[in-house]
Amino acid sequence: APDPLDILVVSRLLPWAMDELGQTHRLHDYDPAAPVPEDVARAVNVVLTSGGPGLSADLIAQLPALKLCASHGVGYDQIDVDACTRAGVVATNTPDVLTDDVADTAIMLMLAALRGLLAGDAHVRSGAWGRDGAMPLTRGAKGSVLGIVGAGRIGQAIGRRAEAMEMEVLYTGRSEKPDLNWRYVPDAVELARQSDVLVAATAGGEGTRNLIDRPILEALGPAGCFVNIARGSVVDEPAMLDLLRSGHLGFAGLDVFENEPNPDPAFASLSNVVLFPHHASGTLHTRNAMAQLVLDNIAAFAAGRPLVTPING
Ligand code: 8YV
Repeated sequence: APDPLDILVVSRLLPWAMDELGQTHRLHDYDPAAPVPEDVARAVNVVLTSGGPGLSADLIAQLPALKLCASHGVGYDQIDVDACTRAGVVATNTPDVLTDDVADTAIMLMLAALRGLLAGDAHVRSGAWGRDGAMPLTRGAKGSVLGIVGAGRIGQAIGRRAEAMEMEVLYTGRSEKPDLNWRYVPDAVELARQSDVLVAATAGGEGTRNLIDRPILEALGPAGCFVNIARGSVVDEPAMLDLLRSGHLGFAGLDVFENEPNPDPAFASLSNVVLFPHHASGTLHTRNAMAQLVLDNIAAFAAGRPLVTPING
């Protein structure tokens, strides 16, 4: 059996996975409010974290023996990958296993927003249906245009679903992808102008901060719907709120926010938004698979085998 590792637990996995880790390795609790105790800091060779807390250059600097950052989640915008590389630390994430659930969530938010699911639900519950008759007419997906910002693994899975619903699919990104049959629109404002629904499926981080800006949301327009399953940071949130409030942007379906888990309270007063608490990957099946992939990466590291899903190196 491989030597036990010293794992600093910044973020916990599901209980079964923590039990499994604890059977082989030494687990050390992490207190974000205090420096890591010196004996622990000297020993730690693995940090277990997730998309949320990530791993800062500051914490890396406290851990001289650190070699692996095993993160739960596909997005690693909160992991300082450059600092990892400089310190000889390899980071891993959990791609692929969550793609389908996240893509399903994008479609769910799109349909809920377009079809007025929340208003319809309230219409039944309140008795307004019997009192006042049918709810207002809405718009369907078939024949509308979906614009994807960031046609990576998740963006493409969303596009395939939209295609099955007989939507037209367009995309933008840094470059055209020759293996995609969908029309590439280099300019995001132009993409938004041509789209009924615009979905953000890019990575987070500094490179995409406020990528979806006011002109793009204005081009999407009063009948348009913006869906975000990426990161709150990729959209200019104050501009989006402003445009949703004034009706210059029609609808939004949002799984992610700038200030999680306490998003701007202004969202709660809007009837043209559908909100989800960053839970696109939150099915039991997918969270089990994500935890297993974290364990597999740690086991590969412990055995000196190639990592399953490395980010750097
Ligand atoms: C997770 C996510 O909820 O994978 C991601 O990037 O945002 C979500 O699947 C998050 O990483 C916390 O584990």
